[in-house]
Amino acid sequence: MSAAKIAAVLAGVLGSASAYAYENSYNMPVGVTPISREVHGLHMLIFWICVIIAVFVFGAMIYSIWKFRKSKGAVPDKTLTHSTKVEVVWTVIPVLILVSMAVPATRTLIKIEDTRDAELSIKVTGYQWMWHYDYLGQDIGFYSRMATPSNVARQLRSGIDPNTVENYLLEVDNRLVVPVDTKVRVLITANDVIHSWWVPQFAVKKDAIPGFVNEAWFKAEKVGVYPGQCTELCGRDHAFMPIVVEVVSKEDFAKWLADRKAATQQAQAAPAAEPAAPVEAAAQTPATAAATAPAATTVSLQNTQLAAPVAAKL
Ligand SMILES: [Cu+2]
Repeated sequence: MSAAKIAAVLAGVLGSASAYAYENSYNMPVGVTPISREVHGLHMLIFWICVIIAVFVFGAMIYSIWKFRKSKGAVPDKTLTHSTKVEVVWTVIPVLILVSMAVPATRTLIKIEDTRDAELSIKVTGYQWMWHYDYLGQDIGFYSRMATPSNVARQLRSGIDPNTVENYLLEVDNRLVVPVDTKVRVLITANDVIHSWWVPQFAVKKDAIPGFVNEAWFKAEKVGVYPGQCTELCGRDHAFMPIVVEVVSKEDFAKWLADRKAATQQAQAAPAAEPAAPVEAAAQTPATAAATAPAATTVSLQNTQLAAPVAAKL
C-alpha cells in the first residue's frame, strides 16, 4: 500500500471520529430532545474514558510482554510480593474515574425522572401486538398497528419484495402525534404481557408492565417523524408492533386535535348499529386515514425524513 493510500485511509478513520460521524449507524443517535443529547454526550464521555483506559492498560501490557520477554533473558521478580503504595494508587485512581462518571450520569438520570410541569400527558398501553394511545384529558384514544403494506408483505409466501415497501416494518396506521417544543409525559403500561416503548431519537425506553404505570417524558425540538420499536420480547409478533411518533408544529397539533375530537364525537353520536369502535377501525384503512388526516399529517407522511434515515437510526 502506497504512502498516499495509507494517508487516505487514516484520514478516513480520523475523519469518521469527528462530530459528523456521531450520526451514523455505528453509534447511538444524538436525537432531537435535550435529554437525548445529554444521554449521547454521556455515552461519548464514558466511551472516551474507556478508550483512554484501554490504550493505557493494553499499552502497558504489550510493552511489558515485549520488553521483558524470556528470549531476552528476563527473569521474574520474586521479591516484590506486596506494596502498600501501589495498592493505594490502583484503588484511588479507579475510584476517581468512577466518581467522575457517576456525577454526570446521576445528574442526567435525575433529569430523566423529572416529569413535572408536563404540558401534555399520553397514556401508552402495550398489547399483543399493537399500541394504544390515550391523550389524557382530551378524550382521544386510538390503536396504532403496523401499517397494512408491511403486514401484507411480511406474510409467508406473500410474493412481495419487502424492499419495495416504504418504511417496511417501521410504519403504523395511526401515528402518535405530538407538538414540537412541548414537554410530553408518557405513562406507559400494558394490558397483557410486558412490552417496552422505545423511541431512540427521544432517548426514551421504558417497560410497559401490566398493572404498573411507568413514567417518561420527552420534549422534541424538531418537527419530523421518529420511529421506534417494542423492545421487550412479548410474543410471536414482538417484531411487528412498531412505534411512529410524528412531531408537528403547535398549530398543526391543535388542528389535528380538533379534527380527532370531532371524529370521536361523530362516532359516539352515530347510531347503535355502528358501535363506538368504528373510529379506530375506520382510521386503520389507509384510504380512510389519508382522507380524514389533517393536512399536516398528510404532508409529513411524504416527509423524506422518514424514507431513508428510519432504518439507519434504529
Ligand atoms: Cu411488545
